[in-house]
Amino acid sequence: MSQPRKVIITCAITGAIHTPSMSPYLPVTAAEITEAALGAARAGAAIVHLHARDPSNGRPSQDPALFREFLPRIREASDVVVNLTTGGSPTMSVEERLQPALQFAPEVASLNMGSMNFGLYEMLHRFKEFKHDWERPYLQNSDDLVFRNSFRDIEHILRACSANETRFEIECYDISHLYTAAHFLDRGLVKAPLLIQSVFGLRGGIGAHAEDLMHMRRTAERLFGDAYVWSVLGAGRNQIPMATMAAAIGGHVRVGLEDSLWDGPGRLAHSNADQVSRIRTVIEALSLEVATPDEARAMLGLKG
Ligand code: KMH
Ligand code: ZN
Repeated sequence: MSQPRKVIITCAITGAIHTPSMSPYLPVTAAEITEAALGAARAGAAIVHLHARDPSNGRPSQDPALFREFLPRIREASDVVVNLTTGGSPTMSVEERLQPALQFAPEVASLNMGSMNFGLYEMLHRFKEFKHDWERPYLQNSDDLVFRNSFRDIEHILRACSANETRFEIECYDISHLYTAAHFLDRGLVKAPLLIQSVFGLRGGIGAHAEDLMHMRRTAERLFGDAYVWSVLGAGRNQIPMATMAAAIGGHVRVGLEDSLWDGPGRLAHSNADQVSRIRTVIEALSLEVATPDEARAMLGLKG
């Protein structure tokens, strides 16, 4: 990995982990997701990572009809790179998760590199009142939940998306996931440059210490050399510290309300754009520049 002169900011707009009762600012409807994505792009995000939600109750959904409500609006109004989730929510089947990426052939889709526990204990206990019936059991049941991404599941997603020339945001929640990515690179099922998105600070994945970051980077360097582009996301309060450290040592960054609801201790972010602006300030303070969508396309070899 060479030191980037330009830093790609990905903004993950709404995700599937946070629930509407946790923040009034979490985008739920198509209009909210559209506005949040366009606001993030205006603030400096080159890539928006998108999930959909049922507008009646904010529940995560992979129904392509919901994606159809906002994708054309985003694509018409902005040249931002669209990245669609294939992770959906840990409660969904792989087939269900795959539908939006298959139907809309995005430039980028997320691809999760292993099965793991996905604990939401802190959120269940921090946020006590819930507006919708589904929220409490969703969080409670996470203690028993395995986010399934078997080798066969990963291969299935890769093969299904290959006809569309979609490339992948390879989500690595632990060191072992880098080895899984190397396995698929060896088999020719993913192509260089890999976009490795290292995820820190989720319960069930690697921690969010500077040593964890360095171990992830060292291992990625050894496995992929010049064949990868490295991006980092920190969950919750780890978001800006991890992104800052990553930017300082040559990485790209991901922010957004999918990964953290916060814009400082005890202060909810009012928008995705707020978090993009915050990390943009850090990047520029490091004398680095923010990449445009087209610069990101060139760095990542996207179909455009
Ligand atoms: N929720 C993030 C930690 C996906 O959409 O594929 C990882 C993610 C999963 O973005
Ligand atoms: Zn996601």
